[in-house]
Amino acid sequence: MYTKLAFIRPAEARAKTMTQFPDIRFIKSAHKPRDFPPDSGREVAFAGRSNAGKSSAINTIVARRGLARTSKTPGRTQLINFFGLADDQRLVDLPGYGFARVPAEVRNHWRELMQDYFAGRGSLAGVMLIVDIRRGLGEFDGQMLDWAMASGCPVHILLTKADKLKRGGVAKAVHETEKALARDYASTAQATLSLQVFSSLKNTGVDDAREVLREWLVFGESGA
Ligand SMILES: Nc1nc2c(ncn2[C@@H]2O[C@H](COP(=O)(O)OP(=O)(O)O)[C@@H](O)[C@H]2O)c(=O)[nH]1
Ligand SMILES: [Mg+2]
Repeated sequence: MYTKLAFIRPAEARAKTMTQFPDIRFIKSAHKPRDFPPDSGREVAFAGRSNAGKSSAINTIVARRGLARTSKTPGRTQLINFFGLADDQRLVDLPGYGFARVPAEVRNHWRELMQDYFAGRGSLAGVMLIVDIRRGLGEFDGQMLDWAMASGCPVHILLTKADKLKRGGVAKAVHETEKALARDYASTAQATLSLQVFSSLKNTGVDDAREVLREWLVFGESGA
């Protein structure tokens, strides 16, 4: 009897990871606010610089390879992609930013689309900000933080690609990010700010990120 358990456990563990977000499906891509799906229930948006590792992080967190396309060519996505989960919950893949060769016209469209999204999206329960741990917070990340804070929305930062640094480098990056946040948001913060180390390649911090996601999707303040 007991020896059998040793064989059952790995399969159970595998099944558990595979059904993290079993019903996730692509809903639509939006180029304009009028294309957004109905603003009901709760949704969590993923934001980040182009090539930071956002699509990889989404795929890792929902345990679905290839759900959000990952690319070695940065700056491709200029659309907001909506994914549906059960019970009127959504994940939102926001277009990446900060890609140097993007024309001004595209950047302006991005800015307008983001402003509309943050200002008007009642169902937005939280923002996952994906930051390459080797680069740290950049100018556009600050802009995202400002918009999220202004709409009273909590932000959880994933310092991803942690596998690219040694332990000391990871600790230093965490410290510097915390220092920057304390400096820029200590007095203005209307909503909670948190951060963690992450790696899509090594699955570092995946359970913690899932915990935050679930909490927002289930208990988030926003929503109808
Ligand atoms: N080493 C490592 N590479 C990663 C990680 N996450 C993403 N990448 C790589 O970084 C590149 C950009 O990733 P992608 O998810 O498409 O970034 P996005 O533009 O922010 O959506 C791809 O080549 C990924 O394979 C990670 O945690 N570790
Ligand atoms: Mg992407």
